[in-house]
Parts: sequence; structure tokens; C-alpha cells
Amino acid sequence: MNSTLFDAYVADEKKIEPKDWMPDAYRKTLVRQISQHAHSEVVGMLPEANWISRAPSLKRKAILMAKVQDEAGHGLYLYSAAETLGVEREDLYLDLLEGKAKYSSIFNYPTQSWADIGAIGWLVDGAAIMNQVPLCKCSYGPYARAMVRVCKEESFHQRQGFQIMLVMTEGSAEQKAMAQDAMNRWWWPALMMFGPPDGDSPNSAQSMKWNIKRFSNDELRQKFVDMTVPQAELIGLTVPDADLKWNEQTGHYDFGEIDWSEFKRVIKGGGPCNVQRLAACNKAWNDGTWVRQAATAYAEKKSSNATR
Ligand code: FAQ
Repeated sequence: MNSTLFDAYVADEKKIEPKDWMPDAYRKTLVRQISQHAHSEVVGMLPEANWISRAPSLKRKAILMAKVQDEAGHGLYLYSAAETLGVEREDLYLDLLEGKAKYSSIFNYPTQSWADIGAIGWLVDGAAIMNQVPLCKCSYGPYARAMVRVCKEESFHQRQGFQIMLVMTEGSAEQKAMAQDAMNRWWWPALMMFGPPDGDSPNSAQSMKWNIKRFSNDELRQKFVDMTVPQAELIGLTVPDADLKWNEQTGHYDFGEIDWSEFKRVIKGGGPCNVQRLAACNKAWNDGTWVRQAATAYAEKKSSNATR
């Protein structure tokens, strides 16, 4: 295969598998996106894990523990998908630990109240699903297949988050205020999850041509706004955007300007929790050294027994 045949092959909705020929830049783009995605799932456990010990009931605690474990699983599928491209999981992870690799901006915001757990499930998992369902049709087979299972689990996450918000908005005035406060703090960062505006997105054009991305950042952001605003109305929450307005002509909601300077600051390491998140990942890695050593020693022992 060559580049021209490859382009025609993916344009024909055919899947690329690990042993197939692929342009170096395609491989590089996939390693970049899949590893950033894997890191996001892993770092994404931290804000929610912060509330496991403080969940308001045994049932909520069990649900939250299951959700956080699911995110770990998503990280594992994604690192495995990245490894099919000829990179080592440990190298990717060390880049994260050293602050060289990106992960989603959203996980650099703090979880200040229980309502934040509802807002994360509803808005953050909601945005993740919007972005990831199209990835189930991405041209790279292992990534597309990993996304099918991830999306099924994310939809349970989204439903549990919405249900937390629903219960809180039907509760006391204080609980309703907590839900609104969480909505106010998570709305704009959730919109930033889709990435920079299309005109400012260096990777989009090529990734769309290769059928890695199936919709642009702005298209997905708009779909998310259109889906979520009626849900907020249903549970009596106000979207914190004075410019939000239904547009009869376009059949979409118009919405206000996103603070892209905040987005840039957060992805450069200047968000409220970037330092804390990397410190937690490094601590977990260092504390887990003995586990990795024990697992490696056990695997070596088993394989030497097998060859005896
Ligand atoms: N945060 O040219 P584009 C989840 C970077 S998983 C940080 O538009 P691209 C589940 C981008 O990497 C959430 N960086 O880039 C969960 C690029 O940098 P580079 C993660 C961002 O790749 C829920 C540069 O800006 N989901 O939430 C962000 O074509 C609850 C230029 O941007 C995925 O990763 C950002 N928000 O499009 C877990 C989905 N946006 O590499 C726990 C897969 C952009 O050139 C709890 N990824 N950047 O240095 C994608 O779909 C894409 O990578 C985009 C970005 C859409 C994120």
C-alpha cells in the first residue's frame, strides 16, 4: 500500500488493523490521541475518587466505586490499543508522570461538593459520549472496538450523574442551590472538552480526512449544547450563559463565547488542580513499584517453570 491507496481505503470506510501498512503520520496521530485519551481516563478517576469516602449513602458509594473502576478499565483498553501501534505503555505513562503528555483539561478542576459528582456524570460523561460515539466508527480497528465498550459504560455514568442532579433539584432549597452551583462551575469547562474552535484546531482537518475524527470539535460541541439544554430545563437548572438562545433559523442553540484563554492556561499546566493531579499520579506510581516488581517476578517464575 502507499499513501494514495491508503487514503482511498479509509475513505471507503475500511478498517486499518495493527499489521496493515499505514503512513507514519497516521500512526503518530493515533498514538497521540489514544494516549492522551488513556491518560484522561486515568487522571479522570481522581476528582471523583475524592468523594468515594464521602458519598451520601451506601448505594451512592457502590455506584461511584464502580464508575471510578470503569474509568481505570477504559484507561487499560486505551493503553492496549495504543500498544498495537508499536509503542510501550510504560513510556506513554512516564510522559504523563513527567508532565510531557496532555490529558483532558476538564480533570484539572476541583470537586467541591457532592453535587459535583452529579455534574461530572451528567456533563463530563455526557460530553465524553458525544465525542466518543463517533470514534466507534474511527478507521483504526483497535481504537474503534475499544470505544464500543467504553461508550456503553459511559452511558451508565451519564445516567447516574443526571439522576444525582435530578434528586438534588427535587430536594431542599440548599440541595437545589448546590446542584446549580455545580452546574455553574462545570458547564464552561465541559464545553472546552471538545477542544479548540475548528479554525484553531491544527489536527482536525487531517484526522477527519483519515476518518479518525468523524465530526469537528465545534460540531460536537453544538450537538452537546443542543442535547443538554433541554435536560437542564427539565430539572429546573439554569445554564450559566446569558447569551444562550434557541435559534429558529438554524435549529440550534446559540451560545456565548468560551474563555479560550482559560482553556490554554489549563492545558499548559495552570489550572486549579494540575499540580495536585500529577502529584497524585506520581505518588500512585511510586507506591505501586513493589506491585509491578512482584508481578514481573511472578511472570518470570511462571515462564521459567513452563520451559523446564
Ligand atoms: N484538554 O487540534 P486539536 C472522559 C489539545 S475522556 C486538553 O483539536 P485533536 C471520560 C489537543 O490534544 C476525555 N488538551 O486536537 C471520563 C491538541 O494537542 P497536541 C478525553 C486538549 O486531538 C469521564 C491541541 O489541543 N477524551 O472524559 C483538549 O484533533 C469522567 C489542539 O487540538 C478524549 O480524549 C482538552 N479538552 O482533538 C473519565 C477523546 N482539547 O496533541 C473520567 C479522544 C484539545 O497537538 C470521568 N480525543 N486539546 O499537542 C479526541 O477526540 C481529540 O483528541 C480532541 C482534540 C477532541 C480532545
